[in-house]
Amino acid sequence: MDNWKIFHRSETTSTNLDARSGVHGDVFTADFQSAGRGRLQHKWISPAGANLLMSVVLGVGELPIETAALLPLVAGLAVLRAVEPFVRGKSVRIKWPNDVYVDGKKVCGILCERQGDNVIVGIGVNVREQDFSEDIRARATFLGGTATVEAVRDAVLDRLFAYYHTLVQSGFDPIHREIAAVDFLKGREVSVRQTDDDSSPISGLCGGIAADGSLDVSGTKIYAGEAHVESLTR
Ligand code: BTX
Repeated sequence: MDNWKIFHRSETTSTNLDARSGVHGDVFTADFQSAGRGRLQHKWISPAGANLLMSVVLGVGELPIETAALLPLVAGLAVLRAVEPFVRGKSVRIKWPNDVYVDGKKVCGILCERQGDNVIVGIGVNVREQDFSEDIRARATFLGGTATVEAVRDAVLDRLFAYYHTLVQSGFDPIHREIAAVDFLKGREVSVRQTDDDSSPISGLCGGIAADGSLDVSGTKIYAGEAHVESLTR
């Protein structure tokens, strides 16, 4: 198994930017990000010291592009397995393409960015109890309980490198089987926007995450976007 190397800063702009100088196995963490980033120009907000803010550099030079593109889902499963023990009795799910939900709310966001032969896997996990800003309060949650930032970090790294090796050696199928069992959107009416101002989202019954990482919405395969739940049908 890999030996990762952690580079920690108390404050930075974004650990995903710090990770641009890294090589495979390097891990960049921070207590606070002044410009934490989500996808599509979104911001990732996190009070100092409360949460895991981490970017992991993974070498993907040997992998086909479509396999490397599955890393957000692979990382999501790693986070899900890592946080499950801290929230026993609660429902922990992967929301395609890049979030982990606890009891229907976002506890983790993942931002993967390609950088040459590497993918930078940016992971934000809400660990400690905190006051979320008004706009995300209804959609965000934290682990709480006995979880600490360091314990969550180590658990995530352990599983992320293990699943990365599974992906490299055995492909996505074994990972997909696990993901299919914890798929938040499957069986719900959803609408998926490709961009924030997409005026014609694709709507329909979600058939779940397919074996190629796409989302099935009423038989249409969607490879990128942001999914909103319209209603629960089962
Ligand atoms: P996303 O675009 O799916 O999610 C960002 C959206 O989530 C925001 O627009 C806001 O509505 C909401 N949000 C912001 N902060 C939080 C939070 N703490 N908890 C729940 N919801 C929130 C997800 O993008 C990818 C996020 C990756 C963050 C990591 S942190 C380490 C690394 N460095 C960096 O700059 N980004 C990554």
